[in-house]
Amino acid sequence: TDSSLLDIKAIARAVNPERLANDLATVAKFGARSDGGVARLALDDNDTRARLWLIEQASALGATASVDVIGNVFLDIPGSDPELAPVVTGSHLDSQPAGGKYDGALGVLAGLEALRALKQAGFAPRRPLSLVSWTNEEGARFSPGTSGSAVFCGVRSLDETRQVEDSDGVSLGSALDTCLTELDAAGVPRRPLASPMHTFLELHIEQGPILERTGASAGVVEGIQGVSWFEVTVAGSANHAGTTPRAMRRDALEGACALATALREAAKDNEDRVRFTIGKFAVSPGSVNTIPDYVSFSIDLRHPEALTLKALEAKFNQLAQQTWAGCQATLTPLSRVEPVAFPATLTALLDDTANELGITAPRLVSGAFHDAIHLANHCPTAMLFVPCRDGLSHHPDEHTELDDAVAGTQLLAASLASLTR
Ligand code: HGY
Ligand code: MN
Ligand code: MN
Ligand code: MN
Repeated sequence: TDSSLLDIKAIARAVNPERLANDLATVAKFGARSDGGVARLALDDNDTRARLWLIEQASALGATASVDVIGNVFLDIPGSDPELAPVVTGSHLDSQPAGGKYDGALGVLAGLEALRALKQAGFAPRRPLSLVSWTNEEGARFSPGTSGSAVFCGVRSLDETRQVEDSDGVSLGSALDTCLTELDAAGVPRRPLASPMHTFLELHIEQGPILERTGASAGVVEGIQGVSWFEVTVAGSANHAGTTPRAMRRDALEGACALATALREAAKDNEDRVRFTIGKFAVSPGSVNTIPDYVSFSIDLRHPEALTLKALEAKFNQLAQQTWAGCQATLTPLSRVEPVAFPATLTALLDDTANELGITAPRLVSGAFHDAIHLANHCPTAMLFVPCRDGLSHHPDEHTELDDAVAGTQLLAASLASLTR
């Protein structure tokens, strides 16, 4: 069908708010917290049950479900020209330990609802069309995140990814095998790891305050800022809290606090574009009356420019080499993902589609990373955002208004139609 016959308004009208709301409520039950949030850590039982639920949606869609060796779940809809590389949409189902109902899940469920709307509107794709749910985007349990998309895109190896352990010493590989065993038992076929893609389009909540301030229901994302994760350790010596004079102390906590403050100072910039976060901080031996001998803490550093990220890393290395309260420190890079810009042809198509649907969708850059950060180097990739209340995310109160979620889904469905016709 050529573009004139493509009735994207009919496709947008086929998006069903109740179905989308019901799916969000259903998926939020997998790992529901008593405070209204969600704890669905990568490859835990709740993540596996959410995957099995998604797979159950395939048949009503006329889609075939499959899973690859790193656990990425795909729902594939054949196109009239099966030789063509597919257009793919999707996001992730794993959450933060005290996460919200929308981060990741909305991208998967908006994709699911978009595919339903296309089918309901009688749209027959020429290109195959797929929905994907990527494994371990968050990195909260197994660090770094975006494991499924990184292995799929060949950015990280399956072996190194399987070896990563969580804080209980459980490896990602063993949690993955437990999950895959359940999917195998449910008869979910395997699929080869890497496959060509024509386009990847991810819908996600903004997780920041920009869109809500504009009053828009959606946003066209131009790129994703770079992100580097580090582990810092400070080693001192344990001793008695009561008897040890100050001059004899090598207090690892005193050293870690001084170093952490110095790193935060080094990351200060006057345009407020650097994002510096210490999210984890562990003290050992962790006894009230023993001077700490070892501290480890995490750093999450972000910036839209690769050069600035590199310059900050060099500054951090210098600081880590100094002595802090008589203690030695180490700074270990855990992952660095360079900033990405999405192709202008694709973001222009999203603009045009939003205009045709009468949806205001300003441009913005993503402060959060997403699986799209790897897909951007695998195939033409872009993202659509919807606002979240107070810009809040990675928090149980995370919330997106249903009509914004619906507007984003309409824009996604119409864009997928344009890309697969
Ligand atoms: O941390 C992030 O940027 C993503 O939300 N996991
Ligand atoms: Mn996310
Ligand atoms: Mn997240
Ligand atoms: Mn993501």
